[in-house]
Amino acid sequence: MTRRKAIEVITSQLQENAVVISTTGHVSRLLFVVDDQPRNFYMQGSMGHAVSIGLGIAVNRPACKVVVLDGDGAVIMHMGALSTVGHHKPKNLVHVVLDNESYESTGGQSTSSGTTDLVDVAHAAGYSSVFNVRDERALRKAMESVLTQQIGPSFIRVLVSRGSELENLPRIPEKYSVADTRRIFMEFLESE
Ligand SMILES: Cc1ncc(C[n+]2csc(CCOP(=O)(O)OP(=O)(O)O)c2C)c(N)n1
Repeated sequence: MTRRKAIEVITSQLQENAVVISTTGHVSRLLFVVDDQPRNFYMQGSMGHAVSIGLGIAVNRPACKVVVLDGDGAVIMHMGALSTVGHHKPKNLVHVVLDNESYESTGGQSTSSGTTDLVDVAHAAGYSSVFNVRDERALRKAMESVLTQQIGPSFIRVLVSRGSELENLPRIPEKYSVADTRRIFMEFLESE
């Protein structure tokens, strides 16, 4: 599965109460292309902080499903955030890691996710439900479980391919400044 396909599968299953926080790099750019919505917060720049932002929203907006689209490199960079999630245990937080075992956005250097089992890490950190998926069908099923049941915090590791899916991929600032991204997202949250 490509990251793009995974993002299409995930966003196609979201209900109106969902918000999406996406990690810096290609993941945000792909979300922007696949499903640009006021409910999206594109975290541009601060690598590894998407789940901390998601945690804050999940705790303060219990009626929302907060879906974090993360990268393996970003999760490893701020792995301590998983412990904070496991400590606060928001049932409405869904942490999806698109794991291509690399820092694809900056040239495809390998991460250590091939030797660190992120699913085990999330489980040990206190996430209530963890999934390890490798194909579209399993991803759909895992998403259905976490979106229809209050079983979070949930962690879904999605094995995705490395590869060049980025030709002509637009950049978010071509449409929104960083301040626009924040304003649009906050207006959406306040309307919820
Ligand atoms: C603190 C910090 N270090 C480095 C970067 C540069 N950077 C942006 S995206 C990225 C790679 C992210 O890798 P991963 O989370 O695995 O996602 P992928 O690019 O593979 O989708 C890097 C190193 C950054 N934005 N912030």
